[in-house]
This record gives sequence, structure tokens and C-alpha cells, in this order.
Amino acid sequence: MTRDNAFVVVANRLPVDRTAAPSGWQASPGGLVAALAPVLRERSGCWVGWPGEPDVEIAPFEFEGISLRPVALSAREFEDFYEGFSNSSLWPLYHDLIVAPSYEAAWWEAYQEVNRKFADAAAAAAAPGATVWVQDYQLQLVPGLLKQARPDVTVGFFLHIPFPSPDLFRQLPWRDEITRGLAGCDLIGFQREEDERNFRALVGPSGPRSGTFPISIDPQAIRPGGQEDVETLRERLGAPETVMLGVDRMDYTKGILQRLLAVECLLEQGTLGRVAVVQLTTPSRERIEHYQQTRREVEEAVGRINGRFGEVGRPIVHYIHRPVPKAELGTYYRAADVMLVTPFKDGMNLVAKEFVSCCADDAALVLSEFAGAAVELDRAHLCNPFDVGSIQEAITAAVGDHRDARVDDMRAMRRAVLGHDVFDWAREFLGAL
Ligand code: ADQ
Repeated sequence: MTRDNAFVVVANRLPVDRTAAPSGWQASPGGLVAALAPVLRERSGCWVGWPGEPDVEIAPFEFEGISLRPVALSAREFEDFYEGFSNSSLWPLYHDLIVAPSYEAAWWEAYQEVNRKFADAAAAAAAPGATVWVQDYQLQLVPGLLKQARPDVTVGFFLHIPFPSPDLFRQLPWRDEITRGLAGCDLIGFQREEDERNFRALVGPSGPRSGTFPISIDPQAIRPGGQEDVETLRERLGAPETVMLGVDRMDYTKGILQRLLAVECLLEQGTLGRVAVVQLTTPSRERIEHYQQTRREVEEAVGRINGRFGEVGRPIVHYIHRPVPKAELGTYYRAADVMLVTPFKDGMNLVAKEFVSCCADDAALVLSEFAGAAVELDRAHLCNPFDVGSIQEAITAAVGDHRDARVDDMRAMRRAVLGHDVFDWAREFLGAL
């Protein structure tokens, strides 16, 4: 590897997945790569990340004009660094303990080793005086390690998930090491001002420079479905009066069960009219027990609701547990009357923004006040997902809202989303850096 890249992105995953296609790789869908691809191409940049398969060494390669530098991880490293420390310690801690985090010394060891590997790969790729942009909670030690090895580079870091209050953060047995790792940044970016305030309260005025940069979507990546596809979909759902939609990774932070419980209560009361609920769920982190439990609870609720209120050939909840192609997602968004986004805590929640960019003018968004997106989408039907009654009220208001009122609110929110897309986000962060 030569030090010839003026711009380096460091992320847990490379923006590609293995496929049977001749090149062997396909682009993994995601706003981050869309936003960064132009910058990478312009500034002879490269992307450092894990290729998604354990125990394989893959040489650097080009993909669609972007230079990719794979970091090899063993199966053991993946388990302890990714499933262990990243997703069983940091993820629940940073999402305010929705489930209890586990803290294991062996996971911490692996987190340090793997962060060292990423930092070494970035140091080897960066040209003198390069800009390096490190992404997310899996790589919080990289800025410090990189700055030590390469004081000449400018290091930015963006945290895609919330940053907890100092009271919670101090639980972490390795809190000092993590703050020292982040102290290597020239700029650290957060989704919401509240996250930035939590961080500042922890590190004080002498910590690294910080800013709030709410992430957004690539509006070209998900386009609203056409009228014909939308009508076909609504027919297939039994031409209900109201189509409600949920689109999530299967994660306990997303509050999928709670929204189903709210729907169940409303069905009991008989106030919903003829309704179909579509819940599209992508499998996620399936080897972690809390994720298995979340899936069991969601599937039990789907079965119970359909058993109680569905008809043969006409369930209430249409549940899919596999990824839906982006091209189809736009049809679901366009066909939905009411979108249900009810996370207990979420850095931003791009699903809410995707929906707002694609939906009909008279559609409505039920949105958790604990999603980062609620800051900008404050004309949604906001709810407290810890209170099933509050979700019920928001759904009732969304379904019954006066058509004209909704149109104004939805158009205003769409202007906000389209007026600040993921390209603006990247430009603003890099400008500040
Ligand atoms: P996530 O927790 O993964 O991201 P989110 O922001 O909603 O959450 O992004 C999910 C993406 O996956 C969306 O683009 C969505 O279209 C797609 N997706 C979800 N379910 C799908 C399904 N069933 N089929 C197909 N596609 C599906 C983390 C943080 C968020 C933050 C983002 C970006 O947790 O808070 O907004 O990073 O910073």
C-alpha cells in the first residue's frame, strides 16, 4: 500500500457486498456511499473497511471508480469486536439502555485490536496532509491511534447513533480510553444538538471541536412508486381504507412491537376501520440473543393480531422478514396512508425521511419524539413510544386528520428533507473539517 490518497473514508463495512456477478461485488445500498462517492472520485480518495466475510485476505481493488482497501478480520475478531463490544456493549449503552449492555474484557481487547487494524490501514493509505473521515461507534479509537501515527493528517469523525448523557456513559469500564480515542479528532460530528451537548458535558471545553450535522437521504436513490404499482399493491392488500407501513431493521431500538400493540388496542376498540398494516423488516445481528428475542416477540404479536382480527386470505398485518429491494420500497412508501416510525431511540432514522420524500401529499407520519428525525420533522404526529397510549393517539390523529391540514404539514416536511440532502450533509461536515 502506498500513501497516495488525499481523502480516506474509514467505516466498519466497505460499501460493497459479495455477489455472483462477474466482478464478484455489487454496491451495497446506502446514502453514505452515494454522498461520499463524488468526493472520493474528485479527490483521489479511498475507502477502508471490512469486506463482510471473515477469515479472508482481499487485496485492494477498484469498484465503480472508487478505490477500496479491505481490512481482514478473523471470525473470532468479528464476534468479539462487532457482535460483542460494538453491538452488545456500545449499541445498548448509546441507546439509553433499552436493554442492559454487557461489558466483557475479551470484547474490549478485540475492539482495541480491530481499531488498531483500521487505523494502520488508514495510516498506510493517507497521503501527506490527507483528510481522513472515520465513521461511527465501531471505530472510536481510530482517531486517536491515527493521530499518533500520522500527526500530519486531518481527522474527522461522525457518530451516526445517539451519544448518551454523561451519567450513562460513565458506566463504561473503558470510558477514559474511548474519550481519549475521540480526542484525536479535529472535528467530531453528531446527529442532534442533544448528542453534542451530552458529549461536551462529558469532555468539557478542552475536548475536540464538535458540531451538529443531521444526516439525510439521497433523494434519487428511492423514488416514489408509479400510480399503477401503487394501485396494484393496494388491491393485493385487499383495498383497505387505510394502509399503515413500518420499515425497519429488526432491532429492539426500533419499537416495532410497541407499534403493533398500539394497533392491536385500536382494533379491539374497533375505531380503525378497514386497515392493512405492512411491516417490512430486514434481518439484523441475528446471533445476538436480544435480537432473537425481539424477533420472537414481534412475530408472536403479528400472529396474535392476525389470529384475533384477520380473515382467511385477508390478514391485518402483512409481515416480511427479509430485505426489500430499494426499487419496491418507493411503491410501499407511496401506497401508505400512515407511516409508523416509533423507535425508543434513534440517531436520525432515514426511513422517516425516505417516506416523507416519496409519500402522497395527504399521507401522515407517526414519529417517535426520540428519533433524531423529529427535530426537523416536527410537523409529524409525534408520540412517546414508551407509552402505547401515546402511539394510539398519534395513529388515531394520523388516520382521522383533516386532509388539508395534512397536505400543508407533509409538503413543509418534504421541502425540509429535499432542501437538505445527504450531499449537503457531507459538504457541510467536510467544509467544517
Ligand atoms: P439504521 O439504524 O440502520 O441506521 P435508518 O436510518 O432508518 O436506521 O436506515 C435504515 C436504512 O435501511 C434505510 O435506508 C432503509 O431504507 C433501509 N431499510 C430498513 N428496513 C428495510 C427493509 N425491510 N427493506 C429494505 N430496506 C430497508 C443508523 C442509525 C440511524 C441513522 C443511520 C444513518 O441507527 O439512526 O439514521 O445510521 O446515519
